[in-house]
Amino acid sequence: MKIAVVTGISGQDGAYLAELLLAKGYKVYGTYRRTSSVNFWRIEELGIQNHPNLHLVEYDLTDLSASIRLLQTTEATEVYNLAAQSFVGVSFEQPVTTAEITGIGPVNLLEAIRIVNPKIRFYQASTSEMFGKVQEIPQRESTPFYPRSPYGVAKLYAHWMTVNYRESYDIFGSSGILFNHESPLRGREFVTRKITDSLAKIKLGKLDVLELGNMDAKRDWGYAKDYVEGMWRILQAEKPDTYVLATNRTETVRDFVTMAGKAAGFELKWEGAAESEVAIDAATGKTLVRVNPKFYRPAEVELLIGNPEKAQRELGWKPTTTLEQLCQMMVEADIRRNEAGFSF
Ligand code: NDP
Ligand code: GDR
Repeated sequence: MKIAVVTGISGQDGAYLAELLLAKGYKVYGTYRRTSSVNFWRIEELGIQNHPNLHLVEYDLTDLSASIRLLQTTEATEVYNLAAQSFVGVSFEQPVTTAEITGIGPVNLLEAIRIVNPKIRFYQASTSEMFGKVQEIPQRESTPFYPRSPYGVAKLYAHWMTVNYRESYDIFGSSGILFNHESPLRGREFVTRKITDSLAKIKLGKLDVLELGNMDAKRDWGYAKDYVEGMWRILQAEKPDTYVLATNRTETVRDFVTMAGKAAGFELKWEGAAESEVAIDAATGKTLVRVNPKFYRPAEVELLIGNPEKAQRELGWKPTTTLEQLCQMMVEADIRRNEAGFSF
């Protein structure tokens, strides 16, 4: 039986990856942090929380000794490092914590692999945020990096450390440079789920207006379930390497709002510009969306669009879900949940 460690099982990708690995017959050790109120709503929603091959382990990525013990006690053959302080907005307010968790954290696991068993295969959750300011589009593995947030900088350090351990110690360390991927299990602080959850609340009369920041930012949004399949394929490859996973389609935040509005039954008309921009419901004339500059970031990544050709060619990976399907799925889930009083 293959044994995998998935760090960050309480997050979006951790839940979907655990589900995938369990379906493939793996024994999965999913790690979570000790907090005063641990929350497993995602694995509960997927119905895998009591799976006999899923073992939940308390673990913090910033602890080297815990990382060593984790690999010793689980005897893992594959480690998927998904744990991170993953919210770009917060990284501007907590740059040091973000560096410690998102930047140095993965080095604890790489060191643990070197000490415990250098044959362990390691996946690092790298990100399109490392591309940051546009240098070339569509972005691919060879595109120069220019991160624009403490989060992007921290991830870039972890990315290069993964490459460095691959080249220095012959460790199977692979890096997936994943573009934004969303789902009904996305955290509500991220823009897509904030939009779908808020529009669901507006539809049900539980909220008046949705406030957002930069409407012009363009993102290459895919479906998280497609992307965890890509992570698994990256670790099954013959050699460790770096791969971009993306859809090669980009849309603005504004476009996503319009699309989600349609899925929720609103026809939104946009008026004004910049800080005075609003979206009005054509049927009632009510303002449903407006800009609040408090959501602007000190530096912004304006345009992301990825070129996933290498992953398609070498791993046979390709996204299967359109943005319209994804958006519809998220809006429907949030309407259902809000009707039931669900609050995550
Ligand atoms: P989430 O924010 O949903 O999940 C992050 C996970 O990391 C949570 O389980 C969190 O636990 C855990 N975590 C945070 N700090 C620590 C720590 N110190 N020790 C152990 N665990 C910790 O992120 P996603 O699932 O969306 O993303 C997974 C990974 O992929 C992240 O590394 C992210 O940066 C990266 N990524 C994500 C993309 C996306 O579009 N989703 C795109 C590219 C990369 P807790 O619940 O306790 O906070
Ligand atoms: P991102 O995702 O920063 O791309 O990082 P997020 O959804 O937070 O922002 C996307 C874009 O939307 C703009 N935006 C807003 N964002 C949020 N969160 N809230 C708002 O109200 C709002 N209004 C506009 C942002 O400015 C930005 O341009 C995600 C995370 O999952 C990272 O961990 C991952 O590495 C990258 O995707 C790829």
